[in-house]
This record gives sequence, structure tokens and C-alpha cells, in this order.
Amino acid sequence: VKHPLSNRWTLWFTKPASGKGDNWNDLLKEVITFESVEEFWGIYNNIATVSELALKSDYHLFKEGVRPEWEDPQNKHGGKWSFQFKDKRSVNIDELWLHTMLGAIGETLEEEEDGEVMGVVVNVRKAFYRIGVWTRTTGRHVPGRGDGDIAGGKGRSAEKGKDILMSIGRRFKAVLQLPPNEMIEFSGHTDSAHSGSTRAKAKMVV
Ligand code: M7G
Repeated sequence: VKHPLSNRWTLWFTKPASGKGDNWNDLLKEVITFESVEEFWGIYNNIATVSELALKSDYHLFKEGVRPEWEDPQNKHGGKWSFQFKDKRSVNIDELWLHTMLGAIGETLEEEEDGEVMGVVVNVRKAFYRIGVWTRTTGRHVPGRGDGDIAGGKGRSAEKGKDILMSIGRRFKAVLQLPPNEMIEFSGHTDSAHSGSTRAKAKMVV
């Protein structure tokens, strides 16, 4: 008996750069797509855990058809909630990443109709582990679009869009077992690239 998931998910891996010539696209590899709980565990039990990965590795778990990149059409108006665990030795990163993946594939990071969660990511870096949840929108008006049109659409008001993102942030923070005084941050994928002075940043914390 297989228990189907609400969506099909694809696991991606970023392997550490070996030389200076390596670019992002050479390093990002599609691993496997699955559609059931049983397939998920079969894969999980046969791949390296996060704590076993080399520095500069990433795992990305995204809805099938969405590349784990800012440039993907379904990500380009979006952003991410993320947190950096700077005390790498004291955090159980394997458990937190597993719970983050289960939140994604079990669709418990959002209400079903929200359709905001595109994927989840873990980065292994020298100074920290970072876990993030990528969302389809930033809850922000996009200049040049119609009035009331929020990045990524669905005809939501800006207020409603922000509420949905804040709700995802609160759920994600609970999954990461963070105390109230530790904040997770939301940032739009394009904020760093072109943050015009007239445009307010969609920075949120929870
Ligand atoms: P990171 O892994 O998000 O954070 O980005 P880090 O700086 O803490 O390691 C590292 C680098 O990977 C970026 O500066 C980009 O060169 C590249 N990179 C990461 N992402 C998520 C993307 C992406 O979506 N598209 C492209 N083109 N490059 C990316």
C-alpha cells in the first residue's frame, strides 16, 4: 500500500565546488522525484544525512516542476523564510531538516489553498547550517502591476498576502523548535539584486 502525497516532490543536491571554474549550474543536480510517503522514506534512508555532508553542500526539496533557483518562473516573485544555526555542534540539524521536509511534503507549513510553499532548502556552510522555506510571493506590491496585485498574483490584498506569509513563518519557526527570542527572517529573492530606494523592502521577522 502506498500513501500518496498531495504533490509530487523532487530532491536536488548542490555538490561542493571543486575548483574556481565551477558555477552554480554545474553543481546543482536533480536527484529523484517521488509521490508517496513510502518512497520518501526509502530515499531518506539511503542518502547522506545533512550532518554527513561536506561544507558548501545543499539539499533542496521542491515541488516537481520548480527548479530550486530564484530565476524559476514560480520563484522569481517570491522569497524565503530562513534561519542560520551558528552553533553547529549543539543543533540536531538532521532532525530539524527531517521535520522541515515532513512539513513540506505533509503540507503542514501552510493551509492547502495558500499554495505558497515552493520548497525547502538546507545549506551546509563553514560557519552555520541554514534552513529555509521558499514561498511563491513576498506579499508585496510589484510596481507596474495592477492596483492590489501582489507579487505572484491570486488577487489577494497585500494584507492577506502578508498574513499568509506570517502564518508560514510561525509554523516554520515551530518546526525549527526556536525559542521566542530567536527570530527567523523573510527576504525577497530579488531584494539584494535590485532594491530601489523608493521600494520598501518586504523584510519580515517572526
Ligand atoms: P547561497 O547558497 O544561497 O548562500 O548562495 P551562501 O552565500 O550562504 O552560500 C551562494 C551562491 O550560490 C550565490 O552567491 C550564487 O552564486 C549561487 N546561487 C544560490 N542560489 C540559491 C542561486 C540561484 O537560485 N540562482 C543562481 N543563479 N545562483 C544561485
